[in-house]
Amino acid sequence: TAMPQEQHTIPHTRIAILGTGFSGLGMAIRLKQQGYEDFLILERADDVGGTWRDNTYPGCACDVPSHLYSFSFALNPNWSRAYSTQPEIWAYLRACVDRYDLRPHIRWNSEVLASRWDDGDARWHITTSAGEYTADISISGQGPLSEPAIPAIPGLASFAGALFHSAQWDHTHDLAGERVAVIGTGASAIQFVPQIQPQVGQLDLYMRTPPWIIPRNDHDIPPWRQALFRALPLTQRAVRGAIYAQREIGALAMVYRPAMMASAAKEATKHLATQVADPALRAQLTPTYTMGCKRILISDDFYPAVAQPNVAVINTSIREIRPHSIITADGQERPVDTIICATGFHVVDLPIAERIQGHGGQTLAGAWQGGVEAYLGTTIAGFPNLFLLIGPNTGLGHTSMVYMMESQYNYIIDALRVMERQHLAAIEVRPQVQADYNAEMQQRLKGTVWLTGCKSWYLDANGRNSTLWPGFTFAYRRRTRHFDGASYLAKVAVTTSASTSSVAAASTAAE
Ligand code: N01
Repeated sequence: TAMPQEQHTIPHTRIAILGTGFSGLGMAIRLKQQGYEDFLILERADDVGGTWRDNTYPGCACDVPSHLYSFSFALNPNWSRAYSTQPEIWAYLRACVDRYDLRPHIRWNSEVLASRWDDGDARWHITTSAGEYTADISISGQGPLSEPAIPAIPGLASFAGALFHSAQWDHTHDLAGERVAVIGTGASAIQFVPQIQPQVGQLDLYMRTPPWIIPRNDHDIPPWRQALFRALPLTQRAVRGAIYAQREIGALAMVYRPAMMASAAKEATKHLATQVADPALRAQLTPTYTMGCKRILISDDFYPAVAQPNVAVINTSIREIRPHSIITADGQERPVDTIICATGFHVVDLPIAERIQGHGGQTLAGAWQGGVEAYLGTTIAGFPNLFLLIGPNTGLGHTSMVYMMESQYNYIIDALRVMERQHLAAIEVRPQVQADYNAEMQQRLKGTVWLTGCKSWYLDANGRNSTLWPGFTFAYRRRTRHFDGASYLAKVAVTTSASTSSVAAASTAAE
C-alpha cells in the first residue's frame, strides 16, 4: 500500500499507525472494515501485540473478563477462561491480524525515532529505524503501559546478580532455589509472585504500599458454552453486555460516590482475613488508603503465597542496592541472587512524546511540560492530523480499555470522512477548545476516589490526574460518536500546486 511518489523516493501513505498493540491493531481493522486500504502500521518489534507480546511473566493475565476485553467487531467465542491469560490474548490479537489480512500493512522492526509535521506539504515526516515515510495522518497507538520503569534506587547498577523488569521477563534465568527480591506489589507482581513462590528458595517482597485485593473467581468456560457462542453470537453479546453493565457500577463508585467503596473494602478485608491467619502479616498487608484510589487488584492466590514460610514481606523502604544484597532504611542487609522489578511503567513521561514534533518543531513533550493533555484524549493543539489512541484522560480503573479505544475509532474515522468530504488537508483542535475540555476534566476529577491522597501512576508529578476518564464509559462513547468539526481549525487542500493555502477556516462539518 506504500506508494512511492514521483518526486520523492520516500514512501507515502495516507495513514500511519504507530504500533501493533491492542489499540493500533483495532484501528487498522476498523479502517479496513470502512474500506481504507492506504495505511501502514509501523512496529518496533518483529511481532504484534504490544504489551500483550512483551509481558510474558508467569501468571500474566487480564483482570477484565475476556468477553469484554476483546473487540466488539471481532468477537472470540473460544475464550477458555473468564480471565484470559496472556498467551490466549496474544493469540487472539495475532489471529485478528490474519483474519483481517493486516500483515501486508505492517512494517516490522520500524521503531519511530522521529515524527515531524511539515506545514509546507501538510504531512507527517516519519523517521523509523528502518527508513523514512510520509503520511497525511498519524495515529499513535503507543499505549501508556509500554515503557518499563526501572526504579532509581542507589546502587541498582552495581547489582551483580540477575536483574529484570516484569515486562521483560528473563525466561532463560532459572529461579529455582534462589534468593529472589521482588520490588513492587502492583497488578503485575501479584500475578507472578504466586507462580514463582513455590520454586524459589527465599522470596523477599518489597511492598511500599499494600494494595487492595478482592477475590478473582476465575473459572473455565466449558466447551458447550463456547459452542453456544459460536452458534449464536448474540448469546455472547448478551454476556458481554451484562459484564459491561455490572462494571459501570464501578465508575459510579469511583467518580461519583467514593463512599460506595466501603462495601467492596469490606469484602477485601474479609478476603485478607480468610486467607492470612498470622495477625502480624495481616497488619502488614492491610491497605491504608481509600480503596479505588490505586487500581483495585484481583487475586485468589497472592495472599496464600505470601503467607508461605519462604516469603518475607518487607515494608521498610530500600536505601541501597549492593552487588549481592539489598539494604533497607533500617540498616538491615538481605543477601539476594536475583531482583525482579515489578515497578510499573512510564505513563505520563512517554518517550514517544520527545519524538513527535508539531508546528514549529515543538515536541509533544514540550507541549506537555505543564501537564499531559489532549482534547477528548485524542487530538492536541499544535499537532495537526495527529490522533492518540488511549491518550490523556481516557484510562479506566473499572472496566475494559477496549471500549474506550472503540469510541476513539469512531471519532477518528468520522474525522477522516469529514476531511475527505470537505477536502481538508489538515485539521487541528482549537487551543481554547482543548483548554476548556481539560478544565472540565480537572473539575470533574475533583471529588473522585483517585484524588483521596494516595500516590499512583494515575497522577503526574504535580498530583494532577491526566490519565483517567472521570465518568461512565458510555458518556465518552457519546462524546466521540461524531467528529465535531467546529472545534477544529482546518486547512483546505489546494490541488493546483504542491503547497497548501493557509486558510484557517472554521470547519462546521460535523453533522
Ligand atoms: O505497575 P504499578 P504494574 N521502590 O505501577 C512499586 C496494568 N496491568 O506493572 O504502590 C519500591 O501498578 C509500587 O509501589 P507504590 C494495570 O493497569 C494489568 O503492577 O507506588 N517500590 C507498586 O507496588 C496496572 O495498574 C494487569 O508504593 C516501587 C509497583 O511497584 C498497570 O498495568 C496486570 C518503586 C508498581 O505497580 C501497571 O501495573 C499487570 C520503588 N522505587 C498490569 N517504584 C491485569 O490486567 C515502584 N514501586 C491483571
